[in-house]
Amino acid sequence: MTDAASASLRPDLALVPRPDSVTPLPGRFILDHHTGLRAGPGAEAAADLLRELLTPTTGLPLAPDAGGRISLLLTSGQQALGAEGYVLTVRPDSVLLSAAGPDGLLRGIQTLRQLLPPEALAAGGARPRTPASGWSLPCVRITDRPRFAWRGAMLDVARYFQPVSYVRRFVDLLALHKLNVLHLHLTDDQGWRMPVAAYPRLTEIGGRRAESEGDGVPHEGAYTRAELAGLVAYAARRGVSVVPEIEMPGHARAALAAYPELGNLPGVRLEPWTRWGVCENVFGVHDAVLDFCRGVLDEVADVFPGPYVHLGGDECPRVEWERSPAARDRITAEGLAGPGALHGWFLGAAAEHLAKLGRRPLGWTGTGTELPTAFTAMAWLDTEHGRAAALRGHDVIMAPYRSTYLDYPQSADPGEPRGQDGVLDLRGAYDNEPAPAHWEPEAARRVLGTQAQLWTEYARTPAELEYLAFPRLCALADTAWSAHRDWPDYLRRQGHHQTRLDALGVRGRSLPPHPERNAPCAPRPEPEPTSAARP
Ligand code: TNX
Repeated sequence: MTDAASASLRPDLALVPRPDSVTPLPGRFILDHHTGLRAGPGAEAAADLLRELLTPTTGLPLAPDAGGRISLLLTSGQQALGAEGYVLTVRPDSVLLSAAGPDGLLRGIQTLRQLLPPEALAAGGARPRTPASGWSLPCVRITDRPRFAWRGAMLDVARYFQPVSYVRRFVDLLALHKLNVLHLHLTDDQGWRMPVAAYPRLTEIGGRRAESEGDGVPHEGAYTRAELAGLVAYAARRGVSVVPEIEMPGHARAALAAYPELGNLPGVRLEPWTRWGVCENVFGVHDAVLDFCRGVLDEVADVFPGPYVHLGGDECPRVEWERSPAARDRITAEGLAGPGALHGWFLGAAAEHLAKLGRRPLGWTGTGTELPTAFTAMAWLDTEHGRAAALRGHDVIMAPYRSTYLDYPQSADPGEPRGQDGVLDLRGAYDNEPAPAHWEPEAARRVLGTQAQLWTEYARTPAELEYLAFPRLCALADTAWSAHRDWPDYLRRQGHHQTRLDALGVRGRSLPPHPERNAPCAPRPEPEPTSAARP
């Protein structure tokens, strides 16, 4: 048994995600009113965040000038552990966290939080009471680094809008699990949530729908620019980057409701869609539509500073293009093979603009053939389709629906809330393998990482979202961070980790005593073939 596996038998060393190496040391470190928190040059931001997280929950000031028995240091000595690696050594008289870069310190402080008693995680509620004996940490040496650089979660705020206060809490929960990407699905047929100054009707009209699947209840919501900018900064402090998604050329009905001239049906007025599924109304391919997309992307790039912008690209029926004279003209002018090639042409043109803005395009891919190769591909169909995309030269983020779509129920138990047809149980989420060992090295090298998808057709409220997310998001975080696969070991750690989630008020599905294996989700149809016009 490795050190980390034997350590996971001890509740206080059972961490999620699993660190690379955990060596228990004798004794405990006590955090009390005399404990100081010191930061070396460049480590101040991580130390400030650690203090901000711990002071309200432990009642301890952790002052920088108290002498300091907790030290955070940036050292070139840890360069071999990469940008997010760190070494954490807890001894009876000192805690030392060192890393080569600020992100390593941000991962390390989450490990430190998990080593404390679960009550030390919980903010709010009753006033913190420092136990008379202080807060105690087990002595240990942890050397850690992630397997994958992209460890994400997508939150669909288009189907059901979530207030920014909840999105911030969601970021906190991502950071606790060392997930580093929040992918915000901001637009879809049923709602447009990102304000665009040049096109105010996007949120005024596209941000509200009359009802959902006949429930008679209107739904609306949109962020302000200041809220989004604040969210980006909040996430960045925690080492989480926010990737915005603006869907095109399909999943665009909310935008078409706001600006009908961007569609394919002159004179037809549409409302934001009130049903779930794949909508036939898509963007037109005339010049005004590209101007619109460029204008929107300019503002997106102003608000979201990260390198990636997600352009959607999934599920784009071509029936409207087949009937549209403007589409015929575009096919002729660009020398395209037919309406199926307009999809790749459209995304290629939008990506060209992103490149001018210094950003990189991301897109959904089913079969691995739909996207121009400049795109990083988010592979949602099967793992093997992700491999095909990698072999075509895409960087790939693995998002196969059978193991990463958290909108499936977590068990076949009839008491589970309604979701997509099928089941994704905890084991299924844990079995997600982003780069299987039998893959060609050139395919495996292309895999940047993996992410969970929280589509919200069946989750309206934060409580419903959180139930779907937990504990499966923890399993995904474990597989994204650690290369070590050991289901019983994970389950044991997760069992202890549940006490932390409880302390934080996360009401996920409780761990069944003998987690069952359910039949996996039913296969989804492959999308219609489209071709990427500009390889
Ligand atoms: C497919 S696969 C979608 C979403 C739905 C989801 C429901 C893909 C990128 N798009 O529009 O919300 O299934 O599971």
